[in-house]
Amino acid sequence: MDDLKQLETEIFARIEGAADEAALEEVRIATIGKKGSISEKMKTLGKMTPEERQTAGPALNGLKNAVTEAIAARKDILRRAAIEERLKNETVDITLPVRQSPAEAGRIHPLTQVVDEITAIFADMGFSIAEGPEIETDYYNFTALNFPEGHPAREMHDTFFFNPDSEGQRRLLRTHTSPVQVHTMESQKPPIRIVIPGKTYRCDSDATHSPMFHQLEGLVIGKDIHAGHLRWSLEEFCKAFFEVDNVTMRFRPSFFPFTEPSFEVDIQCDRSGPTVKFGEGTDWMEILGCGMVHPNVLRYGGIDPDEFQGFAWGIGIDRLAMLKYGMPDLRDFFDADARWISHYGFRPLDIPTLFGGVSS
Ligand code: 2NL
Repeated sequence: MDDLKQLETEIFARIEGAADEAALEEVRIATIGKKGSISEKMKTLGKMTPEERQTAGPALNGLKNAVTEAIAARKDILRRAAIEERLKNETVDITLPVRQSPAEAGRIHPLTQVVDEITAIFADMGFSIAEGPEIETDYYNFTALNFPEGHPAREMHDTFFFNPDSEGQRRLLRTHTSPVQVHTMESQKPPIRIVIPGKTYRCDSDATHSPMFHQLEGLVIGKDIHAGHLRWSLEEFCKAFFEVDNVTMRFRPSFFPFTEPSFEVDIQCDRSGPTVKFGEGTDWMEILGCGMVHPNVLRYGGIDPDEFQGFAWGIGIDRLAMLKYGMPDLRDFFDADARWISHYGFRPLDIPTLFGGVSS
């Protein structure tokens, strides 16, 4: 009987000492399992005398029941403790702020914003948006725009040429968006009012030049179109884009093969402060080039210059974005730096409109 008492003490100590359910299961198998210590003892009952069995039987049964109950009780405690532990680790700090959704955290690139602003302004004046291929032929990039064969202006464009194809034709990356206007003149009858935003390419690279840059050109063709229409359209554009009631513009004579006469346009501004102010001051800033469409360009486009006239302009969008939003280095535009875009970028739902103010 002392044996049993000692076994009981040992087993109860092991049950209390079981740190988890797996350890407790080991104790169960070692005691009341098929080959457990209590089960082995019960197997000896058959060999006992009836008198011995009378005391040993109930004692062993009592021990088995007590151990079974103790294991069940310990199991319950361990299971509750395991749940407590899990709950402790799975707590949610409801005081944390909600993480921003991608739609809120995402930003519109300043170049996209400026294109959206400019196209909103011209769309309001009745212009359509036209687009075309970035890989062009010599004919659409130069010849149809009145660049004579071998003319030095072709060299001035620092063109990226492809290797000649099987027919000896040398394709190129367009150096301006003007080929799109030629395609439009070929496919549409006047009146034409289009703006063409897009990527353009020239072999040039420094703080203010990137080999891939952005241009936005415009073309108007109709009957009796003259330089007064050109001037009014560009003045209205500048007022809307720089968000001022008045701008003073200066049209300086210039040269482009595709326009005659040609002008470079400056707007009056004040550069004495930390930011440029438009519509006041004593400084001038060049913002675009323009002119009346050259009769040869109209002819190349299948339009009779005796019947129709037109005006056109071209704006370097990258430079304009730098001016309007105060960004010092053009190369940052194309670095894909998330810190830069979160500083200079625009919220996706702040869509430029004329009634809301293009950049607000
Ligand atoms: C500049 C100057 C200009 C044009 C682009 C054009 C297109 C056709 C016919 C006539 Cl199809 N002109 N485009 C005209 C004048 C100037 O761009 O300095 N751009 C950054």
